[in-house]
Amino acid sequence: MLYPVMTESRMLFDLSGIWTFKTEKEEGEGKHAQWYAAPLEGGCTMPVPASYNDIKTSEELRDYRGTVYYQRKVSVSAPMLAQRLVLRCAAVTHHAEVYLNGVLVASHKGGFLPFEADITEVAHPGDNLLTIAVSNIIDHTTLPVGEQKVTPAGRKYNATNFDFFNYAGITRPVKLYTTPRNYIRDLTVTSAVDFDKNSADLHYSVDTVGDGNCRVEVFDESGKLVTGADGSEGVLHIDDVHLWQPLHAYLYDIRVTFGEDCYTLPYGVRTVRVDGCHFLINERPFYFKGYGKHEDTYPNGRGLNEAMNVKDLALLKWQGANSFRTSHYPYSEEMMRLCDREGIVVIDEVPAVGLNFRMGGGFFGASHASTFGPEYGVQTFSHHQDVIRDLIARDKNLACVVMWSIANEPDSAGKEAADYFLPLFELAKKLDPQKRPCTLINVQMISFDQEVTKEVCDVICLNRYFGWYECGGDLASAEKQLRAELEKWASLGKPIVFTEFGADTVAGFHDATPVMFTEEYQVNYYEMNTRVFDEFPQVQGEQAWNFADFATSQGVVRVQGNKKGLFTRDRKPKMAAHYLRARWLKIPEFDYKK
Ligand code: BDP
Repeated sequence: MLYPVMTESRMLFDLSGIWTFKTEKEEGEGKHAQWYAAPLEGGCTMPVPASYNDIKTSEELRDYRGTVYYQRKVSVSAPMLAQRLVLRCAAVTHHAEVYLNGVLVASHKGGFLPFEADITEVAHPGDNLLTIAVSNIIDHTTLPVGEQKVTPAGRKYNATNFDFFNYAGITRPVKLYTTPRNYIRDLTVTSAVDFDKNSADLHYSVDTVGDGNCRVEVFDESGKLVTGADGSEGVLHIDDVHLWQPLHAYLYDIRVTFGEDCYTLPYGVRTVRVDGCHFLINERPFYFKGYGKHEDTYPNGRGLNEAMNVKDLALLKWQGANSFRTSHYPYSEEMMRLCDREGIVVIDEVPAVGLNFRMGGGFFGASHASTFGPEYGVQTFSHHQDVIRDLIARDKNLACVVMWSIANEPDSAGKEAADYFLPLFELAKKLDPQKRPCTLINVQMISFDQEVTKEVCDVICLNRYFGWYECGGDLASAEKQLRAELEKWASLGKPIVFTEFGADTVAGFHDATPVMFTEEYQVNYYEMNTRVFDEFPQVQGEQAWNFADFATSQGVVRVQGNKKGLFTRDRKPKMAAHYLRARWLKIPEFDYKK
């Protein structure tokens, strides 16, 4: 799916701003009274994009469960309707029903991927009424997985089976764009690089609707035409190719014209593959340094915050980091395009988190039901296929994306889990035109012997908390256990990346004899873990948990949120951020462990 851009054939309108917003007093009230058919009465103001939870100051809105309505007028001009007019929502969390002038034009499940509707026939010149009904319900059919529960006081609520706040709303931009009636629907580009000759062949395929001639041209960063070809499929040869490299991005512009339509795609040329225990980018062994992150800022919640995105990447670079994982859902297209421009390497994760009923030792409401069992198990399989398909459709051309993560910390043991996950790996492999490596993020509770995806994972990704959840406060024992476990995984001869390891740390807590939660303990924790990583040639990366402190549901193990950040929520470094900075600045992007 193409990101909407303005070109000489396409108009683009961003509907970001202040919308009218209204919650329901009773479930179904809005639909029953057809709130989408007339101006909302008694609504309040609400920014788009943003999660609504922290915007006003009320417990009711923060912990709201159910459907809310967003509405605004949209003025449409005759020139817009002379073309094909499309309404595009980049992310509505978690379910959306979109109405234009009282007519349902789109409904969508899943809070982190874009969807669109052709509204040419429904829109009219002048003011149009746009209403989006947004539900934040999570259950055993949704990703992420949650549960519907009732408090002893009788309030229904969303119980999260994951460790981040269930932010909801219109979290990414809503846009209108136009195309000619005959138009470019999609564009797919892959590259084969000849490293000896320093040249590349770009294989492209343009998906078009209607009639027209297709031409594709490639421009370098100075705007110079490099190569071109006619036809909707073909090969573009580039001599003296400028490769996209980690921290040294280079993006060509691929410009497609089809009849009257044109579209420009920024595109980085690079290769990715796994060879033995190396993760090769442009045929050189790459070492992942960085984080698992969240889209989480105050008061935007998970709402797009471009200033913070730019800041975060600046902090990553300040620290000598080169990568992150989009834990635990696809991030905004703006962030992904920014990573493409900044040369940040990304492990791209679908919102498959919470597929683990045994998780959390009780504090996420652990249950003993089998996660994938027929009777009480999750019913997420077809939706899981949808999110893999839609994520790859959205991000397939990005150079920054080097690997797909099929799930975070699922209950990946036993036959039912194998039946669930193995087809999803096949699907991702089949759908990705670049055939990137695929992984699944292994949870500490699923041992080496139990893990059913270790053969199909191209890279072994481990989340480990030795020295925190296990052997907390006893780093000597933690070190021993970490080493013992790592020896097993190392026997596979595949690259191993630690995609999570961390310790809750309240900024400002100090102690001369370090204890848990102090900044000193966090430093000692990272010293111990990285010392062990350095002993193993198979360990090809370390992504600390988490980049910054973040909001979660309330509970006795969370102190106004998860405090494992190396930065506070407002991005001030804790002591361990300086420790990792000193370490990472000494570790090169390539050939750290040849
Ligand atoms: C892991 C999860 C992550 C949590 C983290 C933690 O993948 O979402 O936030 O542990 O406990 O289990 O801090």
